[in-house]
Amino acid sequence: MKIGITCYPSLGGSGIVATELGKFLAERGHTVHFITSGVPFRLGTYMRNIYYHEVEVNSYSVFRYPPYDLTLASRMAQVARMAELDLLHVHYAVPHAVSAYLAKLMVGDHLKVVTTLHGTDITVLGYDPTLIDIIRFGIQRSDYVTAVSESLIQETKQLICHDQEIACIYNFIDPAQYYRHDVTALRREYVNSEQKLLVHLSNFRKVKRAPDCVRILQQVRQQVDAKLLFIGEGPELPAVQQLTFELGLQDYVMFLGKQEDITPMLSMADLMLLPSEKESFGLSALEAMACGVPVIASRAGGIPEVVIHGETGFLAPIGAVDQMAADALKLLKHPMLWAEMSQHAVNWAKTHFAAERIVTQYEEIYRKVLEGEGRREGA
Ligand code: GMT
Repeated sequence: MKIGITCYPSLGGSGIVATELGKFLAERGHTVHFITSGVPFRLGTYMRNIYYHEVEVNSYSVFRYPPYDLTLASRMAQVARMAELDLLHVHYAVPHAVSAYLAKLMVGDHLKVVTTLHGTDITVLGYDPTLIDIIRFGIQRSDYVTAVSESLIQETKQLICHDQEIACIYNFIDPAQYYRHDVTALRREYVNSEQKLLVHLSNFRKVKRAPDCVRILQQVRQQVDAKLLFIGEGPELPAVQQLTFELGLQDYVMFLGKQEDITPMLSMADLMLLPSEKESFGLSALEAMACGVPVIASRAGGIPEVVIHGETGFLAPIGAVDQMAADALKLLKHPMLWAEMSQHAVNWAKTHFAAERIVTQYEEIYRKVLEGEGRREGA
């Protein structure tokens, strides 16, 4: 198949999923054309069957805002014609689903559109009255819609389109890359042999509640010598750094910034913290579990579909810092329990979320859509 993929190329789970999916599809012999505003994070070096088309948005003095949506639609149509694409698979509803539909109108009905909903495109933007109608339109005009958890499907139906059929296709990891690496020497650079290491990985948006991680560390440290490693970048990072200083924890908190390969960092960690207030899936939790790291998380959105309470980690209500700290201590103080959960986490991640399985699910959807079995609202 000839597949166009559009996503936000910078740091973020939807971009990572889209990029990794494209790479796996290319490996399976499909031709993949990334149509994005920048080279997708994690695309890496040259790969057979992968092409990249930049969406370069020009701004003219008559425009108050650069017309990304229209330029994207135009570029999608150009690439679709030139490369004879079968379908466009767009990640994140706004504006990608609408741009793809416009491209389809320009190119012809044979060009199919698959839209994957990732999270805040529904759980945040879907509550914005200036956007809800266009989100609904983009979803309804797609030939097939997928979402990354059952929880996100429910919220999309409740909020935006009750009758829309949406298939649940979870995020995935490549078990050949995501496993617990031997990083004994590296770990020694961050913590001594007595200390424990907690990790948080995100794009530091408000919904991630990253400051809760610092508060959890503060409580954990009252009983166990531990440090916290933050990976990633985003708007809330300065607030997290400020809180770290206010609580006098600067010697115990490390900020690593954006990292291309996170598996060595995850492999060093004892626990992953994910206290989000909204989280449609929680790719970072899955990545951690695949590396044998149990997860302490909030019971938000799709997280309970990913982290199994009492088996691969512990879940607590959103903002329940005390409980999260207590759960963290349970694991840090009991090595047998930790080892059991770490092993469960690896098995769970490998059996349910391995790329092999999930990429096949996407391929099946592409085939259905091209055979004319696409789903529409109320179909
Ligand atoms: O934060 C977002 O909503 C954007 C998105 C992204 O691009 O990072 O993240 C979402 O998509 C990921 C991949 O499907 C999910 O694993 C994340 O849980 C989800 N984030 C939220 O729902 C907050």
